[in-house]
Amino acid sequence: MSELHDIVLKILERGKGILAADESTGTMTKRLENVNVPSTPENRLLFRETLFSSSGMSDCIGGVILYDETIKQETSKKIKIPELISKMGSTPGIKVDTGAKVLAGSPNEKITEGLDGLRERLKEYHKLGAKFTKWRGVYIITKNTPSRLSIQSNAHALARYSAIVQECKMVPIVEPEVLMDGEHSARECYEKTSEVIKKCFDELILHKVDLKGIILKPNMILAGNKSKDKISNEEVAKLTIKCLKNSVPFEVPGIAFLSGGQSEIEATENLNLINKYNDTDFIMSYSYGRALQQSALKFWSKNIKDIEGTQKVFNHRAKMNTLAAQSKWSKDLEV
Ligand code: 5MM
Repeated sequence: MSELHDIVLKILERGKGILAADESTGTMTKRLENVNVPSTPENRLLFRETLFSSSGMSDCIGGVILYDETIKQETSKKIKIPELISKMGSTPGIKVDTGAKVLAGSPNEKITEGLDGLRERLKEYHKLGAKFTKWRGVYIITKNTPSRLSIQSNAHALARYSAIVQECKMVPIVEPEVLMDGEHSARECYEKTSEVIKKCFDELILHKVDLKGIILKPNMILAGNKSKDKISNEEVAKLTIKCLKNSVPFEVPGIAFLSGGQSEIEATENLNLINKYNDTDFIMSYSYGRALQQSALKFWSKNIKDIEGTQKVFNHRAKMNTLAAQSKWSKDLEV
């Protein structure tokens, strides 16, 4: 299993993080239409290929999470996408869940599906070059949720997924995302996130998952986006560390946060502070989707032929986050 541990360390070496480019076609269509670009397979590939061939990939991005469509595509120069990512010095990975669906018994909550036929799909992805995978469980905070049913069933699915992924010699990213949507306070986010993560580890241990060969991808501890509770970035960082210290076993080598709807700068600043106060042995880095791609997508949508210009915008964001993962970022570097 040390092979898996080595993959984790390579992905997260020297402040490197993960680019979550695993938007399903539905989500990518929303993102592209938002900036008035038609969502065709060619356009989805063009944007992603532009990012994957940037210098920021070699310097800052240790792993890229792909979607099923992308891992099977070839670049304009006929290079297979996983091959391009490896050539750039990064590691190709793949999202293997098939999405969050209505949870029977609690229709306002979600359960992530995709276990049926997973082993067979994993074998195919492994042959295509994937070295790690991702599965996202989604939890909603309201007065009565996340329910015990949602916490337990998503933890069970995350653990079964992780065990099969390790059997297939890949590193599972375990992503339990407690959503930022809602009126809840940061304290409630802290309590619910702690409960969710603890349950995930109970199940991972039950399913004999090697904790040294996983990456945890959690949310930061934030107040809900409709909350009256306002907390400082310093408090976000301290609460996030406290939560992880109390709920993640020490064997876990790396934690890569999701951005979850934070602005690009906020996600970078919070990561920087988390690393400033990190008194654990966990590597604390990033696995951002929106917070790495937003500005690049906006620029690209207006300058589709300007590959270098788009890459410059992306490289800057990747560099800022890699500095933040080493607590070396400051606001004046953004200008
Ligand atoms: C990139 O977005 C991923 C989800 O896409 P679908 O909803 O289409 O499946 C998502 O899992 C992402 O990897 C994480 O939530 C992190 O992304 P953010 O934007 O929160 O950093």
